[in-house]
Amino acid sequence: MSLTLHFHPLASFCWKALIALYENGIPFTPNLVNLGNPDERAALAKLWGIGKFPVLRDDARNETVPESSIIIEYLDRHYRGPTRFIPDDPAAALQTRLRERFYDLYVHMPMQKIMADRLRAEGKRDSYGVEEARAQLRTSYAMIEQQMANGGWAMGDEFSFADCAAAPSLFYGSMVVPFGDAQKNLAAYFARLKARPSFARVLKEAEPYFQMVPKES
Ligand SMILES: N[C@@H](CCC(=O)N[C@@H](CS)C(=O)NCC(=O)O)C(=O)O
Repeated sequence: MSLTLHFHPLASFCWKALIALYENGIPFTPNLVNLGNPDERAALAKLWGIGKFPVLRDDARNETVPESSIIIEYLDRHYRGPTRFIPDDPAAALQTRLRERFYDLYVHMPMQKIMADRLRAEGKRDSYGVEEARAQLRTSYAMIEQQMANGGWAMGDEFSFADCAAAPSLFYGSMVVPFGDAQKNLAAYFARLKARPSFARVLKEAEPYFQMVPKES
């Protein structure tokens, strides 16, 4: 098996890569990295100096691929399957990448900011930054509510790159800033994501670790 995914089952950005791998049934070796273990942390940083996961290693092509978005593009190019993550049409591809960026930058990152703040020691917390992140999530949810008015997936009829980014960011996002009662389109889209077999599998595999998710204090 030429592909190894360095990841953690609870890590939201790793979920993006896992969804893409499971969508197309791409065989890979999972390497669970415990960042609390200095040796494992150092080994990850050797693969990608930034030291964050996911990182995909492809021995067959002698490539090391960091960054969840780049991993999905890489899989779409070199391990293509029935689910195409980025359409061939250049204009549609650009729109799909924009929607994927939207979820990463304006849902995933603010969610991560709020979760990370919960892990900070008292006196080191950033309440202003957390309030900004909450406001960003509310703005993004309102946009998604409009985007999803016709149902379907993030880009319409076809599951794509953008849905891989939406699923983890909305899962953890809804824990830190719940959807509004009136945000029916958003809630229905999230329910469709959770029912998608690739994401349902990711959630099932993460279940044993859920008690590690930082709680609000
Ligand atoms: N832009 C990166 C973000 C990766 C990222 O933030 N990963 C988190 C887990 S979800 C991580 O490695 N956190 C550990 C750390 O920052 O020490 C991507 O899309 O892959």
